[in-house]
Amino acid sequence: MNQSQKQFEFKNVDELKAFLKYQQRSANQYKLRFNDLLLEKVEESPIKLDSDLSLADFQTLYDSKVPVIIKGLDKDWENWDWDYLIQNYKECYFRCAIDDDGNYLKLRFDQYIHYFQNNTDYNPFYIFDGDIPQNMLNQYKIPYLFPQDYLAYLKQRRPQYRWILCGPKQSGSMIHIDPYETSAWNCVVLGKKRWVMFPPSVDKNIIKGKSLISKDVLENINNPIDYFSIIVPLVKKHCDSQNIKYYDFIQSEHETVYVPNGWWHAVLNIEDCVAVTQNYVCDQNLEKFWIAFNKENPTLSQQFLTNVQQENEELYNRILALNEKFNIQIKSLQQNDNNSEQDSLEEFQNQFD
Ligand SMILES: O=C(O)CCC(=O)C(=O)O
Ligand SMILES: [Fe+2]
Repeated sequence: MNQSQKQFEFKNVDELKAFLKYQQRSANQYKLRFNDLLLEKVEESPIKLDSDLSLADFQTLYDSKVPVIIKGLDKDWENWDWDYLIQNYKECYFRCAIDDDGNYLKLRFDQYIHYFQNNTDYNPFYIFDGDIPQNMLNQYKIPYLFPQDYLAYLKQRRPQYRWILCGPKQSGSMIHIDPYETSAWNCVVLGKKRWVMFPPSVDKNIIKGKSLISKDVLENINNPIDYFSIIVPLVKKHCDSQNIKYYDFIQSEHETVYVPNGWWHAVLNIEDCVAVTQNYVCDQNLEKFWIAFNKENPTLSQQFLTNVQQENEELYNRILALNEKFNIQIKSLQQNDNNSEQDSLEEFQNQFD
């Protein structure tokens, strides 16, 4: 959140829809498209590993390289069932939409569940909240495969980096890359998701369909069902013709998807779904992260470096070596121009939305 962003809490979903001027499209058409997607064979799965995978193997073979699915990383997490969640969080407000000005739009969880169970929307509201209630933070543990978290050096200036995701079937996330070359893990505790993942080398205009279909068709594609039904087959065809390896697969309950930095991904909840996701920087993506972070957010980068200098000499020296190698110029914090920290946070945050 920054100063210009506001949070609005709504009494019920009708108020939220009125605020957003939500226009329902022909729901039947989306039901049909969704059912067709459920019937599709999706067979391009990353390799599936058990949770006896060693950290050393994960780091050398997969981290920052290729997507993988790891089973059972949530085995000692407690109380991830619908009854418990509804009972315990019914009075909490969660962000389930964001408006054009970046304001967070929130519903009370009991209202949201009511909506969730009854909606026929073509693009249902999806809880995507980076402000996880304290009790819920205690309901999960960062899996042992992701021990490093260099962005923690930003302390209270750290932008949001972990989210609770809860949505009915048909909700989901449009195609995107996570910001600043951060990698992510995403663990489904309830339900199922379909994913597509394309490597960083695929051009944005292909991925987003701009070079594949006409502008007027594209204009209406603002939801995961359309993305999966209309654009994904074309992007896959493009990749096949170029021999580019991509992934299209189902993530089941208790499976964690590892998303390497720079990889494109879109997600469709094919069952009512709850997941936890966290983004991170570690040794494997440090170099790419540092280049991207400096380019796109110099103010926060300076703060990061100052904090690292005080707390981790070894990491600091590695970053200085990267500055030298890539000719990255660091302004001192005092030299700061008007580029306020708030702006930087907004910039970072917006890339997740
Ligand atoms: O499960 C999802 O909807 C995808 C979440 C995601 O991609 C993200 O948090 O960046
Ligand atoms: Fe993402």
